[in-house]
Amino acid sequence: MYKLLTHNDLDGVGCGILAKLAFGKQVQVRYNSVAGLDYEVAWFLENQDKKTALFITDLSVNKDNQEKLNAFHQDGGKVKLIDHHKTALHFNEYEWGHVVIEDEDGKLTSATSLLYGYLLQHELIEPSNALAEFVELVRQYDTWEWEKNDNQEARRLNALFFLVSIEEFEDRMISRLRYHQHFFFDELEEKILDMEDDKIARYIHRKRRELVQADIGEHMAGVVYAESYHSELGNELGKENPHLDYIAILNIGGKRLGFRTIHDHIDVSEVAARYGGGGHAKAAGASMTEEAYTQFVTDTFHLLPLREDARRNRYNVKESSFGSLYESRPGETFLLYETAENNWAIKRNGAILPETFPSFQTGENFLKRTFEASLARDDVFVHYLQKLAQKEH
Ligand SMILES: [Mn+2]
Repeated sequence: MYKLLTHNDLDGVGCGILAKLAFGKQVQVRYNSVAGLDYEVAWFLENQDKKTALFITDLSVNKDNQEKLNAFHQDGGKVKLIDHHKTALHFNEYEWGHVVIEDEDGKLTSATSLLYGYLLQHELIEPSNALAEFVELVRQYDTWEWEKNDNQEARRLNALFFLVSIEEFEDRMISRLRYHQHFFFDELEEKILDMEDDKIARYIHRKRRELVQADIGEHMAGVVYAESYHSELGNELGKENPHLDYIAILNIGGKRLGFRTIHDHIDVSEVAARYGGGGHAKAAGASMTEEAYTQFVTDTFHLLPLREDARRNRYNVKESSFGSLYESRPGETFLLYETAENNWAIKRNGAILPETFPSFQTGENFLKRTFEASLARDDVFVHYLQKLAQKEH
């Protein structure tokens, strides 16, 4: 008999699917939260049965279980911990630990890709194209490589995972991987995934108009309230507002704060750590502490949302060396234009500001961070040019 204790996200469930394909009815799989795993491991050890081989994937155990598992192993028990998180590297000291962050080709690993490699190496699973494709989708999703590669299939696989129950996801994937040459979504899945994408687009469209910006600590944050689609929302708002260092997503009901950034010069796990949280450089989270509540909720409550840049302009467009016109809420105008020295400069209400910028983007960042200015509509631009022409006469 085999027992697999694994994470309850896509990568963890990917391991469950592989284990069921490899061992069939011989394996019992349990999906756990990060906090739940140690209880399951303790339960296994207390009710241990030396005939059952234990696999732990995508999660690691606490010090107490680490020592008990080692004693279990030395006593002839079968255990293997397979993980790809930096925080688990010390398990490699044990014969039963297998923690790899990057493979020989320099590719980031996931628990599913590591377990697949392990099962292949020990000839416990029959290799197939469909399996290799599924494992690669899970790996790309879990490592966020999908984003760089714009791998929509990987993103949609994770979306499907959240749209159906774990049991249904398992059933669908197991029969697909067992009986088909290639991985694919069936017609019904394609349909519900399309519907979900539309729903997300509408949600983001609404949230875009609620974004405020605030100086918090040494950063300029975009602040928005949202309970769903944090990754998609953080990514879209970040890309649309590159002048913001990061996007803070507030979930008041859950008393949680999420942080997302598209920038390489910002590490949001450091921002989250300030409020007792953590995570990755590009995505992190924390509990809503009193301090966080004051800074992100109370201090930003009176702020008006950022105005969006005009989207359908034909004349007043960005990066026009001739000049792009911005306006602020108090009705000031800003013309961002390229100088003869190939710098970018700004005319504020017609008067040239002392600052110059090496690129259009740095100039726009300054305008948006300092004045919350947004790209003016074509009709405002035409009016601005008419007034300029009149002055010259
Ligand atoms: Mn993982």
